[in-house]
Amino acid sequence: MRSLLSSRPLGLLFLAGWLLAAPPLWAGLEDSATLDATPPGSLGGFPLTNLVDNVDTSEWISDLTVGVGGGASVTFTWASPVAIGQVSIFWTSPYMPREYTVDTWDGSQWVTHFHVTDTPAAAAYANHAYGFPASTTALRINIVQSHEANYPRFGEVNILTASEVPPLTDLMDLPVTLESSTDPTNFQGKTLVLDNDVNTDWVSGLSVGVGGPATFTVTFPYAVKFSIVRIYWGFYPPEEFQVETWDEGASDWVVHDHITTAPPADDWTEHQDYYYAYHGDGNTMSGPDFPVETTKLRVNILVSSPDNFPRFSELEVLPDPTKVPAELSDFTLE
Ligand SMILES: [Ca+2]
Ligand SMILES: [Ca+2]
Ligand SMILES: [Ca+2]
Repeated sequence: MRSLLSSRPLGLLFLAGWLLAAPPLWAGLEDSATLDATPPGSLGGFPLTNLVDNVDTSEWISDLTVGVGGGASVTFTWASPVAIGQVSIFWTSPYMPREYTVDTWDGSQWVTHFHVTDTPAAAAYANHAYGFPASTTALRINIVQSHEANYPRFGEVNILTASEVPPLTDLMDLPVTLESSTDPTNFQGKTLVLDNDVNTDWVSGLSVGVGGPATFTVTFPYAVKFSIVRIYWGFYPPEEFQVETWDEGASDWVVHDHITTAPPADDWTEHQDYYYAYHGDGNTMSGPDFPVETTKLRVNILVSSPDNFPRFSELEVLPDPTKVPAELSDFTLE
């Protein structure tokens, strides 16, 4: 099975795609916070202050009593309320946690804004933006389960204030929930469609077979309106797929676009071997425009590439057709 996946330059993709380019480190709200760990303490030489030294390779490692695969949390507390816009976490060891949440304190309890269970296989950084409350006095990064071969650990945290975060242009930046019909057997993780890297793909579970079907569903934290869906397919565009939204009243999926092997030229752009599909209101969709509001978007791959499994590399869901971001430009594919 693996040899099929590598029939194009994919062997390199698997290696290169994980090395995400991290942004520079900066001074932020983390610098005015008090840091605590639960349980308290840390491994000698890996103190909490390593999380805010603007050196991504210097790590905090939890107290080892939590055990390999165990959980621990780090809390940032402010003397006065702050407006958090974005939390960036730099996981700089190869031991990504298996499950973590990003929470804020509402005065009486922790509220979870992001719940991540689908981390990349190797070191990465994660931006968690939008969806935070107008003000809070504490933020918690809660590692529920660390890597099965290691302890809770990460390298750096930077926290932007809300005023520093640009307006929301891609609804995929909300704290969305991702589901695939081949969960939990995906060959590569679902969050890879959110990393703005066209070299990293979600790949379905392999049991569907080459050319097989799979669905990929996005659930938004509240009902949203969008005008454009842009899917980056990489080397392996499917033979047939549909872009669908969930109709709560009818309890059914609405098909907005049904694409087969020979798509209309307006819907596909080709750069060497690279394709993206663009589905927009008033464009050339085979079905109705996107609804006024919906909570779910589904990419329904009916027949994947004859050479590969259901997979794609990026998904963008754009609310404002006048503010379409530039297409992701790395079409060289490493
Ligand atoms: Ca910093
Ligand atoms: Ca550090
Ligand atoms: Ca990607």
